[in-house]
Amino acid sequence: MSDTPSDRCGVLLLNKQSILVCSFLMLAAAGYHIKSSIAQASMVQAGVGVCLAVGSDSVDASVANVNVETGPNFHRQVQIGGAEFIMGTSNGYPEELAAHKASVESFAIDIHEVTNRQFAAFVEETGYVTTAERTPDPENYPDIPAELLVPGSASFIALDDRPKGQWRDWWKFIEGANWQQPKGPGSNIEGLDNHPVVHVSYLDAVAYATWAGRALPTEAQWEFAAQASAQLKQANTWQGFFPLQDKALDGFDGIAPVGCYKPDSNGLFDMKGNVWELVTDAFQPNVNDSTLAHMRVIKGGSFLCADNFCKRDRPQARQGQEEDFSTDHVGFRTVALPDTRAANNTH
Ligand SMILES: [Ca+2]
Ligand SMILES: [Ca+2]
Repeated sequence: MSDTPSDRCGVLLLNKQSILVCSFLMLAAAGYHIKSSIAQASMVQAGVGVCLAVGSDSVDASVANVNVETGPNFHRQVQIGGAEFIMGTSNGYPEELAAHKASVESFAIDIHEVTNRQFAAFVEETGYVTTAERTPDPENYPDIPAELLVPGSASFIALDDRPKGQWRDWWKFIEGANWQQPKGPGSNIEGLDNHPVVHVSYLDAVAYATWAGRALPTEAQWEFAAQASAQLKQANTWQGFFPLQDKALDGFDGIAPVGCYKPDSNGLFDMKGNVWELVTDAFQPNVNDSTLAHMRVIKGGSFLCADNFCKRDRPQARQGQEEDFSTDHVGFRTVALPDTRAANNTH
């Protein structure tokens, strides 16, 4: 494989180096300024409202077998019993193959994705700066001019016309996009307290979970907990022809606040759809590309999952994401540490 920018854009997996190259070098060459994407991005309407308000203090705990922790940033969680189960599938995307036996011990998992409100409490207490808010290290991106290495994150941009290629047509690196400015400079998360936090990387998610005295789930934990969600008729996905117009027949064009859809029989919300969720397992890409090293698995699909393109709103769905990369459709939830499961969490 050549290392020229145009060839780098041909890589099938969305990753940080490729999107930096594609967004800046190719678009700049075409006379397109990346900042103009921000106005278009703002047209992708985020859902508003609080739905079940499961991220607030006033949630009705009867919706699930909820263990309520105390503290300013408690995690509502359900206990999942240990079991053997069939993980993966023999009838799915290549990375989901093959179905195999797996087992998990009993564990407690958040009933919803970590919200902006929760993540804000972490940042307020620690002063943590997410990877999207940092300038990429030039040593890690030798193919990219240093002046183009700026803080930012990848965002989905709906297209007006049918795409001519793959993800590079609808994913753009937005300078200044981060969890507090999800659409880039000028945007904010006011009124979005109960939205899942996005533009966070695996490194950010681990930092949050560590602060909270918790952990990210393993892929086996996440997938086993999500199996009940396969029976749900509705989740926050994409209706219509992707990536042109989301008809939002499920009520949301873009991210929904957590807990807007019926929980599964485990009492878990949005395991499939809404935002992909980071887990601890390393992801091994099925391509020979050194820039795809240090990837972690993401699970369950997002609001971008559409029948015509990417049917990944399923428990078995898995893709890879670099540890220091972030987008506007990937978040996470946490699990309790086994030895502190019954203890009150001060965060
Ligand atoms: Ca939707
Ligand atoms: Ca989800």
